Amino acid sequence: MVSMESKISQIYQTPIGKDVLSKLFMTLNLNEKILNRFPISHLKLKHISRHLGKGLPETLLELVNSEQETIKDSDSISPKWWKEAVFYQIYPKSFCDFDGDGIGDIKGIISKLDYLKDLGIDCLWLSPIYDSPNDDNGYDIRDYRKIMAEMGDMDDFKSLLEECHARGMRLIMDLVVNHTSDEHEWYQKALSGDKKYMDYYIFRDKPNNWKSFFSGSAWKYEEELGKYVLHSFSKKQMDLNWENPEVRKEVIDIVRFYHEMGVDGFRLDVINLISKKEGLPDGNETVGKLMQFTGIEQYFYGPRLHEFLRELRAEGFAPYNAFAVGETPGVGIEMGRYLTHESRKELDLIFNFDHLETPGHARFDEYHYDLNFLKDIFYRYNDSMGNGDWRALFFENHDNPRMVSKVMKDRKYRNVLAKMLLGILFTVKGSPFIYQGQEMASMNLPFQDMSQIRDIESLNKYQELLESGMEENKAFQVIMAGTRDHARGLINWDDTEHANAWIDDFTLHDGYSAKAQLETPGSVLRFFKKMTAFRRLHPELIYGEMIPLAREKKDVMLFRRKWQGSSLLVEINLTDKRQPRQIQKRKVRMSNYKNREERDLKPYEFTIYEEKRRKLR
Ligand code: ISL
Repeated sequence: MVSMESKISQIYQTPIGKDVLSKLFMTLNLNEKILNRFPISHLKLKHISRHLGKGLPETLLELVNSEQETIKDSDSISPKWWKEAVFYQIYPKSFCDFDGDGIGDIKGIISKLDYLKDLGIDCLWLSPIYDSPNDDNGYDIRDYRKIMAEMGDMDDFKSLLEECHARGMRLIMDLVVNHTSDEHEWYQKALSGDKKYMDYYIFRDKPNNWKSFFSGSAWKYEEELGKYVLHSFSKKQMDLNWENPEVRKEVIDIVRFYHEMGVDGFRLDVINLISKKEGLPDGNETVGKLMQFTGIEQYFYGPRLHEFLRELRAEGFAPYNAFAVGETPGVGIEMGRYLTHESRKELDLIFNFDHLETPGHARFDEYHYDLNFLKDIFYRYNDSMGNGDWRALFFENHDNPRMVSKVMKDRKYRNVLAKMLLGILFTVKGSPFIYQGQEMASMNLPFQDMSQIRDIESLNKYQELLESGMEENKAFQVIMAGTRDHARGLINWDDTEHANAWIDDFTLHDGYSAKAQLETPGSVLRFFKKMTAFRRLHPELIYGEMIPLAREKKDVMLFRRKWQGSSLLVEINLTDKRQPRQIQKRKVRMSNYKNREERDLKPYEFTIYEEKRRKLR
């Protein structure tokens, strides 16, 4: 246990203390190494508490002391299909519109299963396809057991599932159970004053200072009831009360319904937010300013989170041997181990967001992403992984701008950079999660003005910026830096115009349609296919130890992957400038450049060399 008498270095040595202080220093763009150096390391928490703002030291201590267990690691790595799989996330609304109504649908996904199988995809993850008013494009669920009419019906979904399995692919769905739509029958009954259903949600007589992830207060006043109700996201996404065992049972019934159908598991939306601190205490204003969401420390890793996850797994997932990956914004590397180490029997994987923005930057900041930071974070994550740990590797999803656009300064490097980024996901230790379009080097979209923006988060943020006095052009530039709509553009299959689509179309005739990429030698898509095939043939890239080399050398990333007598070396130029080649006279197995230079790595060069090959007996 730590206390106000504890030194900073003692707090930093605890798992949660390391995560919280690391997150704080990354946000402030400070070098966290000073936490282990005199004089900071010897300062006691009580010496600095008055500088941290009211309540922060106590919150820090509570969080750090909440994890008293130590994780006992496993003796060896247990083989699992999801450790070997290449995952592919589909955002159905933008993926493929089969019936021509301008909205992607399930029949459209079925029509692309052979394409996905040919890419080397093992498991699909569908963003929500349940009945929804689409205030947040399906992340506001109105009926968990009904398919959104615009996308098809339950028979279509069962066909999709069957067709996936027939091709040896798996399918996981997206489960949004931190909140429901305000049009869900549970909430409608609550609004009518039904006490049972009022206790499914979080009603209070007065609001606290928590902020919504989608701008403004996280509380909405409901006239009918004369009460405030919590909504961590949009005003139409009402937080469920997980303290209520009835709610937890409803969620277990929902996942069992789909697991009975043969669904292979779920991605669990913001699942780390479900346990709110008792009494819903105000958030610390300092943390609120830093993390941009006042109150987040009161619920991002709440007191009963592990208990709720163990119950959900034991009753909803384990009986079906189903897979669970949690989306856990704000959770650090050590916290992630407590959620996913196999001894914990909670989640199999989480999406950790630590690498998505470089220190001192947030998603809506305009800046060039320095891949040296990615190397640092990926190696730190690797250092923390024991035999019983695993990790999800990703750069993109439906909530973030395209990684190629975050890194690239000059478009001439689009192809080699896109290939290099894919190469990292396929050679670093962990399971790669690819987002639709990444296989075609998709980039951010050239929206001209706010009339083309659909995302509720962006629309709310734009209004908030205007109300803060920012002039329209500047506010639009801020939205353009981070809008989730960059990832929600329509997939360009063959340059066919999309009639009356829900979002404007920007990528036609740019040579990056799936058809063009399939037909073009040396295309990003063809490189993608080669890499998935190569990874499948090399277990050292799956279960093999990952050993960083020349770790302190800036602008390059070099590591070994070794397994049962075979080993590969991976060498990456993290910049658009030439860098001295470290590896000489080794057989090249894969590269994003056909003709390489003897002495130097070319800009964004990614090369795999053979080091040792086990002699097959
Ligand atoms: O994207 C993020 C970090 O880069 C977060 O701001 C993100 O919005 C947050 O992690 C929650 O995302 C999930 O829940 C939201 C939904 O809008 C997102 O699409 C979903 O991924 C509410 O359900």
